[in-house]
This record gives sequence, C-alpha cells and structure tokens, in this order.
Amino acid sequence: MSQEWEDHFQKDERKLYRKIRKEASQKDRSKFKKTDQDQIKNRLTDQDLLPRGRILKITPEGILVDIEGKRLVCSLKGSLKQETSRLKNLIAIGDFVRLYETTIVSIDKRTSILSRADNLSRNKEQLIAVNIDQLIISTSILLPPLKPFLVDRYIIAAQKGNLSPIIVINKTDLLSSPPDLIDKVKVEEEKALYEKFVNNYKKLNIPLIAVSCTTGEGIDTLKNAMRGKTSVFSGQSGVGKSSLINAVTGTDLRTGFIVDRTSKGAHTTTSAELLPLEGGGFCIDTPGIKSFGIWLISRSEVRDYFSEIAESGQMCQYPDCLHMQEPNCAVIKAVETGEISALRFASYCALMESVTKKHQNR
Ligand SMILES: Nc1nc2c(ncn2[C@@H]2O[C@H](COP(=O)(O)OP(=O)(O)OP(=O)(O)O)[C@@H](O)[C@H]2O)c(=O)[nH]1
Ligand SMILES: [Mg+2]
Ligand SMILES: [Zn+2]
Repeated sequence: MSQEWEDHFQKDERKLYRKIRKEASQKDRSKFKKTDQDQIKNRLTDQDLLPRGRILKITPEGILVDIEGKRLVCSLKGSLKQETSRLKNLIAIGDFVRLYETTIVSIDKRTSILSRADNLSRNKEQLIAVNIDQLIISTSILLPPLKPFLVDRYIIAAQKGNLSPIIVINKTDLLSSPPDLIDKVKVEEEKALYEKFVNNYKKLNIPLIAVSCTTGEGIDTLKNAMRGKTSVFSGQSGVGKSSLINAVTGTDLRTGFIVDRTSKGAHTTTSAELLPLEGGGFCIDTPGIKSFGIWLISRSEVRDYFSEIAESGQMCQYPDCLHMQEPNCAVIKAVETGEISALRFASYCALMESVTKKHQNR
C-alpha cells in the first residue's frame, strides 16, 4: 500500500469520523434527513468509528502504536488473545488497529502478509510483518555466505503474501578484498556462485541490488527503490540489515559483529521495528532468522512458483509431473541443456523434499 494512498485514506476516514461525531452530538437529530443518517450508518460499522493506529513495535512491555503521529503503549483486548488460531502471534508490525483508549479492540484487514512456519512447532504461522509493499531479501557475500536456497524460499513467501521481492546482496567489498581468515578456494567458489546467482535472477526479472555499506556501492539505488514504499528487511543474522537501514536512512540502529569461527552474525537486532523514511514510506528492521519455512505450501504450489520450471513443465509427458523422477520430463531435460539453472533446480528439489506429504494436496 503506498503511503500516499494511506494518507488519503486516513484523511477521508477522519473527516467522516468527525462528521458522525458532530451529528451525534446535535440535540435535534430530526433536522437531518433520514436518508443522510442511513447512508452514514451503512458505510461504517461501530469499529470503524474508533481511532485507527498502526503497530510500530511489539515488546514484552507492550505494543507501541502510532496514532496520528503520537506514540502510545497499548495492550490487546482479552477476547482477542483467546481467539483459537494457528497463528503464533495475532498481531504484527504494520497492523492497522482500532483502539479504545489504549486497548486494541480489533485489527483491520491486511493487504499483505510476510509470514513463515514457526521454527519450533512448524504447525503455527509466525507473522513477521504485514501491510507492506516489498520484501528486501537481505543476503551477503562470505560473511555470512550467499544462501540461494533461502532466497528462493523468501521469493515464494513474498509472492504468496502479496509483496514484491527485491534481492539485496550486501558486502560486495569482500569480493575484491576478502578477509584473510577465509580460505582462498572458498573465496573463488563464492565469486563463481555470486555470478550465477546474479544471472539467474536477472533472467527471472527479479530485481537485485548489489550493495556495500563499506564502500557505499548501490546504497543510492536501494534508497530509490525504497522511496515512498513500505519495505521489510529480512535475512540471516549478520548480513547487514541494520547497517543497510542506517546507511539509507541515517538512523543509528545497533549493529553487531560476525563470529569468526562460524561466519555468522550475533543476533544483534532482537525485535522488529517500523521506521518512517524521510520523503515518505517506512522500513522495517527485523531480527536475523536461522531458517525459513514457507507457511502452508503444497508441492504443486512450489512447482508453480518456480516460474521457469512451471513454463518448461508444460512440455512434460505427464500434466501433473513434479519433475523429480518422472519419464520424459521436459524440466529435467532443460536442466541438462543448461536452459534452466542447475542451482535453481537444486533449490526446487530441496524445497519439494521439505514440503511434507501432509500439505501435498492443498
Ligand atoms: N565488510 C562489510 N561488512 C559489513 C557491511 N555491512 C555490514 N557489515 C558488518 O556486518 C556486521 C553485521 O551487521 P548488522 O547490520 O548488525 O547485521 P544484521 O543483519 O542487522 O544482523 P542481526 O541484527 O543480528 O540480524 C557488522 O559488523 C557490520 O559492520 C559491508 O557492506 N561490508
Ligand atoms: Mg540487525
Ligand atoms: Zn516434468
């Protein structure tokens, strides 16, 4: 949802809200035409009359809500908490909520959702952020290394949740000046992977921005891509999500370090936060993830989301071919000739393997 549209919507709504309050306080209601009052009644439900806020941050101390520029610490209405659902969290960063004093009494319909299967139970949906335009799939070179399979999962989660994916590869400075502690062979392998990776997404028309917080490369391009939009940064710990947000917005979010032995981040950011951008839009910093499971996905959906595989698959002998071991499979042939990237196909197979039988037919 664009900020402009958002403002417009809120303005209209506020106007209507004021109008109704004014009318309700008039002593002589009869002087209004009945049709006029009916019209207003039909347009709004009780909850729509309540002030609307947006969730900025969720902490153990409370839920931080922005309401017309003011920040309020709120809590959830008891009956909302008791709702039985498969959601791990009922509310998320970016939610538009209705408030009665400092109590959240309802949640407005969401236009987009970034979620994942909860790490522990796997049968709960964990909401990462909602009502956002784009997902900045955050990756880095060497520290930590590129993870193409993870990127493909994010792309699908974005498309499923109604967000546009943008891949950001940070730490490009390490391509030309790799740290001494990393083996030379590993560095060469990473360079080769990087090239394949960039080519693959170029072919698929998925935007990709190579950046470096150290040299400043690509930061302006990223800034332009974020302008006027709501973007959520997600990825492994240590790839530089907070560093990138600092570079783009001039904020001073805490950034961490990389553990030498593992090349992994230190899980510095501990809770997600919605931050306003200068010149319109918002961005959301989130804590680094260890793994990413797509919430409720079937094998046939996986097949359709890998667009180049779905396209080649139209030529398979069996219309329901999963391109795993079926005879006369056009996808396997296209992988053999190099028409489909072996890397993307490996990513596809890994995801197909991980999708449980339980979800197969959904
Ligand atoms: N060489 C290099 N290091 C970078 C770059 N960007 C960030 N870093 C370093 O990477 C480390 C991790 O950065 P963070 O911004 O804390 O990473 P994060 O993704 O927010 O990590 P979590 O909050 O733990 O999820 C810090 O030591 C940064 O200084 C870059 O472009 N090049
Ligand atoms: Mg961080
Ligand atoms: Zn096939």
